[in-house]
Amino acid sequence: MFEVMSVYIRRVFSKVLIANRGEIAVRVIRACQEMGIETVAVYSELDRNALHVRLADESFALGGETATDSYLNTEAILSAIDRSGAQAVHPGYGFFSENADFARAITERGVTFIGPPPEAIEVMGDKISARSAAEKVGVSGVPGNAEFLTDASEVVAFGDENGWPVAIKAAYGGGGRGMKVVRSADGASHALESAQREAQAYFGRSECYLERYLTKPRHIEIQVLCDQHGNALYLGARDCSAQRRHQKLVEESPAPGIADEIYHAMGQAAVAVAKGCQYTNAGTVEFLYEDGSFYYLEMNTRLQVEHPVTEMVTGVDLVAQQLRVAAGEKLEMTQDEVEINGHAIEIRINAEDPAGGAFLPSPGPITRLVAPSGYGVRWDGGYLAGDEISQFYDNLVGKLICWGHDRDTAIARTLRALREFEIDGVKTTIPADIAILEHPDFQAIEHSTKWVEEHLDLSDVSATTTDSATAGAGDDGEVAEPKVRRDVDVEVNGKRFAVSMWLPESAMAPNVVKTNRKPTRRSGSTGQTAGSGSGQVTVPMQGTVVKVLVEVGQEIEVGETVIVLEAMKMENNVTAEKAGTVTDVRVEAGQSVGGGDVVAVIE
Ligand code: MV4
Repeated sequence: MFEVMSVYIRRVFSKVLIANRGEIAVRVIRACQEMGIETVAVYSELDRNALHVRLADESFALGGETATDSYLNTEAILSAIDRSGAQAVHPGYGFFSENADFARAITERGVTFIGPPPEAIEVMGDKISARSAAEKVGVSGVPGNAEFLTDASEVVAFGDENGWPVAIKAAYGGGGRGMKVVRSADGASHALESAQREAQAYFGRSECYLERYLTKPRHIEIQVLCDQHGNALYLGARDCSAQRRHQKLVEESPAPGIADEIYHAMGQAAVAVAKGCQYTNAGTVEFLYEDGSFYYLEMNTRLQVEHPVTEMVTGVDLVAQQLRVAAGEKLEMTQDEVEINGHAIEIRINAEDPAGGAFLPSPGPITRLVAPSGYGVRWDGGYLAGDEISQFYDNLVGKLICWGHDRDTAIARTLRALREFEIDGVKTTIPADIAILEHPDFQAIEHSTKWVEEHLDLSDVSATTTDSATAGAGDDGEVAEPKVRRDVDVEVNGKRFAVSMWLPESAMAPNVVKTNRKPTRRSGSTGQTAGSGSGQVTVPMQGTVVKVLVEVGQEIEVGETVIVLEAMKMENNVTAEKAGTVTDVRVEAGQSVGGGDVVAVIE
């Protein structure tokens, strides 16, 4: 393809530590290798032989299995930085990427944080200061009333004056949580109470404010890149409207159907917001877009998952540029030189079962993985066949990014590549992705942020994968999970047959004789999550407790929900695996927990 800024860097960093895992760690390691920079990986106990570790020049164990015990273990990461002698740290996304304390801690050791200054992370970290930072430079959010609400009558007055529906948002919130939509005066007091209650539970502060509610907005975001010499660029817009429960599924660049002058106005607004908070490095300014108008939402102070679509249409290697600007280099091009070339689409391929629109996590070993290739096709993966998707981390397997001369070509190419994709062992979001790209609404740009949940019919979608006959037969020759025989009667065209099947242990129903091997740990997944079976109710992954549904002394049945956990932007019911009396409740709403933490005890 093409590239418009060099990856050459004066040898400021000879060694970079990547404080992350999975596809983004692989992405950063590859950029470093191209730039002649040595790479240092860190890994949890489960990732001892992960792809990012295999690719890095050297690696340090963090210990632990859960994110809290490994990739979020500050002491362990600081120790790996010290021992490796790395001069800079790339945080990837998630984990420490938007943690100002971590950025400060490494900067104090004389190590460069490959990202913005901690002060910029802090300004954008809470909604109130992020909104006022934008307003200061003349960039406004959805029209509303920034005053904190005290009474439902204020909601009614705002709706009667500006029109319904009205959105009540948590002042100190973020992401998708805590927003309530009020359609008429009738619902105002109930909605206000529940918004304040949720805000208190999620964020520890109950303050809420009002905005006009946009009924069909698109999520459009602008990539910015800023050096340490006051130069800043906007590098195209991405449309990320195809999402469910704030989990993006498909992203594209340029944002289709948006007039050039509106795109440039958004780009200038994004650069103004970035400059207004002395931003440096790569960042993203998010907007809602409806009927030709755009409204500032928030700024993400990190490299985003969907950055490759921007790379494909601008020719800018964003990770290379992050390293260059962190090393103090000047941007090599001006805004006038930024050109958008063709169209790119990214598909997030997650180990989730989209059947019926449920998107249930599907962790486990990947027994076969053949990514598509050919003209205009890029695969940014975090795993190869034989690797395992753990329930403890984000289940993104990788991202398929396809480029085409125009949007229709890019859609056709992406569909071709998705149909070529071969993956077994885990279920993936591919069938849902195909349903999105094939849909006339998506093709005609008639979708919005609500479209996947409200209009896309996934009832017929099922994940096609997991041929158990080949399970465990990974390319690296690893030993397969033990198989157990199961005899069943089947009917084929009305005729009865007795069939024997050899199934992996983990797929077995309880009525089957098991081998005496210890079962592998892979039952955990969300949606309906069981505890450990011992009466200790544990959470499967890092998250925030939204609601505690039991109290000490209460009788509880198997399958009853103990707590609601918000993890990976979804609400998950953590259920009792044992009936009995609740003897201990160890968490409260709003509290953060790590995967494996015991939240309650049943005896
Ligand atoms: C809105 C909105 C409509 N009107 N605000 C949800 C996440 C949070 N950061 C902002 N969100 C929204 N705010 C007004 N006044 C619709 C959404 C919204 C949304 C925004 C971006 C991406 C996905 C979304 C999904 C549902 C709702």
